[in-house]
Amino acid sequence: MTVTQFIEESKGAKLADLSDKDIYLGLMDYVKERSSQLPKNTAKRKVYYISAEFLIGKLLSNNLINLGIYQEVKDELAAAGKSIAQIEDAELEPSLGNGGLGRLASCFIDSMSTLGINGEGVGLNYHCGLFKQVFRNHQQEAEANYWIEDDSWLLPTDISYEVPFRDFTLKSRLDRIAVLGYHKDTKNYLNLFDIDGLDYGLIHDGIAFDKTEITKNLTLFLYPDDSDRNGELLRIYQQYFMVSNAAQLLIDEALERGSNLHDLADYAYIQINDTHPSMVIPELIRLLTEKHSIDFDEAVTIVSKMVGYTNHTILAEALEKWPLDYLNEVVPQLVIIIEKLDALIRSKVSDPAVQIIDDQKRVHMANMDIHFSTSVNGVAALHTEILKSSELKPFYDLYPDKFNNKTNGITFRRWLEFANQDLASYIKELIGDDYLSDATKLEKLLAFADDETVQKRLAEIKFQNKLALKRYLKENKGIDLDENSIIDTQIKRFHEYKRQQMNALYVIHKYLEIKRGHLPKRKITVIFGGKAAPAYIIAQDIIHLILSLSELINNDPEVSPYLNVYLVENYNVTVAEHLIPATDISEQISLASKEASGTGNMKFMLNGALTLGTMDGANVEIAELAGKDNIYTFGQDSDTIIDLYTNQAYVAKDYYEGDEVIKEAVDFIVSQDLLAIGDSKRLKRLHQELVNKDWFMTLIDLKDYIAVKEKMLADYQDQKTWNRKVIKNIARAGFFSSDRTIAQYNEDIWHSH
Ligand code: 26Q
Repeated sequence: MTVTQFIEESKGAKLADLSDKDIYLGLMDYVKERSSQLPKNTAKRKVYYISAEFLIGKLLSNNLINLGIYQEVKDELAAAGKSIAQIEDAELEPSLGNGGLGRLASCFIDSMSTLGINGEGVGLNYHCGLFKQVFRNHQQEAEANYWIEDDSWLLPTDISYEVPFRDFTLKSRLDRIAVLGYHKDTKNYLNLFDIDGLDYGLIHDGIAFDKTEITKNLTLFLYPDDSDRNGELLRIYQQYFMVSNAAQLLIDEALERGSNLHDLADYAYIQINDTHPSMVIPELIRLLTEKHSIDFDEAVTIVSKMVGYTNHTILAEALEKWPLDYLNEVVPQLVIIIEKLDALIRSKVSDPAVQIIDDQKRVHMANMDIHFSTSVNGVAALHTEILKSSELKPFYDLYPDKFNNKTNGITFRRWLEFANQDLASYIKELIGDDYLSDATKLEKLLAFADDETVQKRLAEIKFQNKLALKRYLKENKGIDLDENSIIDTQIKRFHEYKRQQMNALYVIHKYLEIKRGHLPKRKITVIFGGKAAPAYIIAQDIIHLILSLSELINNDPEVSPYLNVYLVENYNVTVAEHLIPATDISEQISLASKEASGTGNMKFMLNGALTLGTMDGANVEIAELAGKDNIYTFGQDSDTIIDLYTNQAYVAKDYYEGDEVIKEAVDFIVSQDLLAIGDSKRLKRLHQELVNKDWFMTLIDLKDYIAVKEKMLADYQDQKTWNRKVIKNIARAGFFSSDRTIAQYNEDIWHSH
C-alpha cells in the first residue's frame, strides 16, 4: 500500500480534499504503524540516558527521512497538489526542552538508534513544557505552551510505578515516543513519565500556578520558577519522580531479561545529563537494599559500576546544591542514603572540596555523581581541560582515570538533510550520500574548494535559503527580511556569558557609524533568537535593549537601507531549522572558558555559515578542523579570563572610561533616542550593570569584536574567497556528527554491544 492509499483509506477521502491537518495526522498514523513493526534494539547492556530535557523538535519529517521515504512522500503529496512544508506546519513542536543540553539529548537518541545501540531516553512529559515567549512593549512575556494534542506521537503504555514522597505516594504513567534510526530496521524509545490528574486550572496570569499542589502540578512545566522555597521543593519533587521511575523501569527490565540484580551493571548503564538526574544514584541504592535485599555495600558497588556523569557547565550557579532539609521534606528516605554515602567518602578522604554534604548542610549533586560513577566527561576538549585543571581539579587528582572528553555533536539528518534540502542534494551530487551515515566522508568536498562553479552554486543555494527564510519570517513572525543582506545570526538562550549584549553594542556602534555617513558596502541584517529565564532580570533587560534597538533602527529611513535588527519571537527548533541554512555569519561570542561546548556553532558550520567566535567551547575545535584562516576568532583566551577571575582583576569602568568607542556605544543605551522607545528603569539598570559590574566581561572584548566583525563584512565582498572558506568548513564538519560522539560514548563508557 502506498502512503497515499493508507491516508485516503484511513481518512475516507481523496488527498486533494483533505486538510493539511488531516494529512499530517494520516502521515503520523502511517509512521506509527510502520515503526510499531520494527523490533527494539536488544544488546544485553541497555543505556538509560536520563535527562530533564529532550528538545526533540517536530517529528514527522525526521521520521520520514529516517524511514527513507521523505522524498517519495513529498512527491506523492506534490502530485495531489499538496506541499509537505505546509503539512509540517500543522504539527506542533513538542516543548520538552530549553536549550543546548536538551537538543543534545535529542541528537543523542537519534544517533543511538542510528547506530543500533540499545539505548533509550528517560525524562518527564511536561504538558506545558518551557514557556512560550511573546513580546509586549518590547519586553518578554511568558505564556503556557500547550503542545500535546489528542492525536500525538505519544504511545501510551500500561507501565506504572509508585513513587513515594514523605507525605504521599504518586502513581506514574509512562508514555513513549518511538525513536527511529537513519535507514535502520530497529528502534528505541524516548520514555516520558507523567502523572494522571494534572490540573491546568492551577495556571493563571501567564505561567503562574499554585506550586504546592504537587499531585496536580508535577508535570505541568519544565523548570518552574525556583526563586522561592516552594519552587525549589517542586524541582526536587520533579527530579525524584523522574529518577525513581527511571530506576524502577531499569530494574524491572533487567529482571525481565534475566538479571539477578547482583549483576545489574551487566544489564544497564545510566548516563546522567548534568546533575538534574543525580538522585538516581541514592534511589537505585535504596531500591536494591530495601526492595531486593541486597546489602548496602554491595548496592553501592553495583551502582558505582553503572553510572556516568556528563558536566555541561562550569557556572557555579548551575551546579546544583540542595539543602539537606529540603530533601528531608520531600524524600527523607534518600537523605538516609545520601548521609551514608557522605560518611563513606569522609572515611576515605579529608579534603572538604570533595565532600558530598558541605558545612552548610547542602548536598553537592555533582560531587556525589563523581564519587559513585565510572566516568566523568566534559562536552568539548577545552571544557574538559578546564574541568581537570580548575573546576573539578580535586576530583581529577583523586580519580584521573574517570575523566574523559566527549566533544558534542549534532545529527546531520535533521540539521542538513532535512533543514537544508538543496545543500544536501547538491552535496550528494558532488560526493554521493554516504556522508549521511559516515560524516567524515564530507572531506571529499575539499577537492572542490577552488572550483568556481561549486562556489557559485553554494552562494545560489544560500540565496534561495534566504528567500525561504523571508517567506517563513513574513508568514509566522511579522518580519520583513531583506534577502539581499548579509545575514548575521545569534540564536541561543539569553545569558550574560553568551554576550548577546556585546552583539547589541556592535549594532549600536554600526548605527552611529551609519548616522555619521560611514555606510557599509553591503546591508547587514542582525538576527537574534532566544528565551531568557523569567526570573533572570539582566537577561530580560538585554532582550528589552535589542527590541528597542530594533524599533529604532528598522524605522529610521537613513539607517534601515544598511542595517536591520530583529529578535525573532519564541525561538525554538523549528525557527532554528529556518534560520541556520540562511545565515552567513554565525555568532559564537561567549566569554572564553564559559561556554562548555555549544552545538549551534556546529549546525552553522555544516550549513555554510562562517563562525565569528571566541576561542571557547567547541569553537576551538572548529578552528582546528576548518583551519584558522577559515574562521574569524577574536577576544581574550580562556587562560587569561580564568586568571582575571582568580585575581578579581577585571574592572569594567577602566574599559568604559579608557575608550571613546566603547563609552559611546555603552552610553547610547541611555540616550534620548532609546529612552523615548524603551523603559528607562530597564535601560538604566543595564547601563549601570555594564559600567560598574559586567561580570561576564563584555567590554574586555568589544573593540576586538568590532574590528574582526568589520574585517569579516569586508571579506564577504570577495565571494570567491568567502565561499572557498565555506566549502572548507562544510568539508571539515564531519567530526561534529553526533554519530561520532555516541560511538565514542559507547566505546569508552557504556560498552553496550
Ligand atoms: C540548574 C539549577 C537550577 C535550575 C536550573 C538549572 C539548569 C537548567 C538548565 C542548569 C543548566 C541547564 C542547561 C544547560 C545547558 O543547556 N547547557 C549547554 O549544554 C550544551 C550541551 O552540552 C552545551 O553545548 C552548552 O555549551 C551548554 O551551555
